[in-house]
Amino acid sequence: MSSIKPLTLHAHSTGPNPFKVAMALQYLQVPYEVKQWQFGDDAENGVKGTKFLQINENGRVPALEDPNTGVVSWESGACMNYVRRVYDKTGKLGPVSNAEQDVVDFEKWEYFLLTTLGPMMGQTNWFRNYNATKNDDALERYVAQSYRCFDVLEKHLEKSSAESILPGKVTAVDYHFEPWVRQYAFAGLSLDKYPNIAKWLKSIQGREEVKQAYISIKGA
Ligand SMILES: N[C@@H](CCC(=O)N[C@@H](CS)C(=O)NCC(=O)O)C(=O)O
Repeated sequence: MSSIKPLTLHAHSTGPNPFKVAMALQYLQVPYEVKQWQFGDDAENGVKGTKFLQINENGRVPALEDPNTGVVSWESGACMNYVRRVYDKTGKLGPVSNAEQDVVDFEKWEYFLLTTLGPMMGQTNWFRNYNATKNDDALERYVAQSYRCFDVLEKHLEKSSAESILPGKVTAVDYHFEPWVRQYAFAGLSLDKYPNIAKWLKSIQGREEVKQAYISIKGA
């Protein structure tokens, strides 16, 4: 892997999505450098500024630039799948097997995070911590939706004794979930009724690639 030129991972110190990509790169031992951006439209340093919009016209992190292939990706799902296709030829982080059901299981949990649990947690965070005007209706709605997602995940984790989201092995799907689920306290949510989620989170957070991913973006 040493002949690989470092990829550039565009990130923010707190935004959850870039950490997933860092976890995959760490696990696969693909070298990368982190470029930090601020939220806002500062022309030089902001994710909505002219410089970053040339990399990602949607103005959000992560984005991933690969000097080895010239490929630029953004949206964490696209970045993760790019990394798996190019740097995980043996499928260490992919579906449990090539059987169609296993491939679909991988994709359904990946999409559940990307389209449902992640956005619901994101909106809970927003209405709990950032919205300038108090809006209890919106907060209640997104808290309920986040807990509904937790209910689904809690039950599903019984199948693996809470060791991994896809029974059989830790995959990129676990990396997708970790940065969002870990925000439960910041979102004002509790895991008291979710022992499987709490167990899974602790186990994933104990993994070396997960710890190193956070260090690489946030510092030690
Ligand atoms: N669906 C996208 C969302 C990316 C996203 O929401 N990024 C956040 C940080 S985690 C961001 O850049 N927010 C800045 C903004 O919205 O201005 C993904 O999965 O990558």
